[in-house]
Amino acid sequence: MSDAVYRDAPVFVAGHRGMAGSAIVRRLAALGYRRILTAPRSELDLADQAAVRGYLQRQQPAAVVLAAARVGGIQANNNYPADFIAENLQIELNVIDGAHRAGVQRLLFLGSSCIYPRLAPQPMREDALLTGLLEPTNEPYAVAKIAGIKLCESFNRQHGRDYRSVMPTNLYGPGDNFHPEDSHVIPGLMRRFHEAAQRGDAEVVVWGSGTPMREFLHVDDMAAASVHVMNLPRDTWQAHTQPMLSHLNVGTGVDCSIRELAEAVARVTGFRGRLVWDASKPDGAPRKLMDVSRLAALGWKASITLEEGLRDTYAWFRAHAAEIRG
Ligand code: GFB
Repeated sequence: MSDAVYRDAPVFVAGHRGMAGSAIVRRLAALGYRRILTAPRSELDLADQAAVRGYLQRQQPAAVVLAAARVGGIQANNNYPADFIAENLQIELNVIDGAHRAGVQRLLFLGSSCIYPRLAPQPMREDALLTGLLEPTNEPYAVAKIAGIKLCESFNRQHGRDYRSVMPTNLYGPGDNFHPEDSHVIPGLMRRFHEAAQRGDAEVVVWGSGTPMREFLHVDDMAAASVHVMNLPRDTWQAHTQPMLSHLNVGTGVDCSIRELAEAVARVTGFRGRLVWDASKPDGAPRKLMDVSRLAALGWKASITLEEGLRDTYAWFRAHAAEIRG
């Protein structure tokens, strides 16, 4: 028997305004889910333990997707380490423990590829978790995400819950944060190249050395994978994640250098000038490529190429340029 979450069952998506959460809401709606529960921050502050417990008790969702998080690029992680660790720990504890107290049996937690050691063997397998030191620029965020995995794992072990964790590689797509300093590399460069192309600038500054390798996943692919994983029969999920593993990598299995990425973003935005590398900015981890063989064995693989995804994201950026620039 399938133990997919039924389409008429209430599913709470925490973080539905963010890029990841909004993509998951779109995916659930496209699959015919009729009772997608969302709560704007003005009604439910996920950092407020009592409010989260009360909400989950009242709503009694059949499943919870925890896509809410304080996120940002390499510089935001470096500048606001206290916010990144404290807010993420608070949200995770409130939602995961709150779900358990409300009797929610199924939960999907979204983590990040930065949980793995900075120098983990590439591509990174799920069992590389906690085998070495983390990348210093995002250690506080990574520690919070590791705590989320361990919360899920511990509620499963002690209380028989079915709380699953997916670790998406670097995400991008519609709804991303295009802040000039705090964003991730794709939205950061897209905005900078776009504005430079409009002004006719001869050069654009790109951070670091250009040599780090990254894997990029379009958020719609991430959402499709997440709902696929949420709906796997419990036996199938456990057969691929046990013993002592409760998380699964989600990525494309393909990476590129930041230089290649910058050239691709320049093409998409029509910028024809020079790239100038700012070595005063950090490179971060030298490489972060996911081993996605477990996910493939569970029947899912990415379908949106980086070129397609960049074009789609740029179309979204142009359509929302006025509100992005505030
Ligand atoms: O996207 P990004 O901030 O993520 O940076 P990380 C990736 C690479 O792009 C780094 C370079 O080597 C940056 O130096 N880069 C070049 C730029 N130009 C830019 C730019 O204009 N903006 C940005 N942001 N980068 C984050 C973590 O690290 O990845 C988070 O800090 C999270 O915790 C996220 O895990 C997925 O992969 O380096």
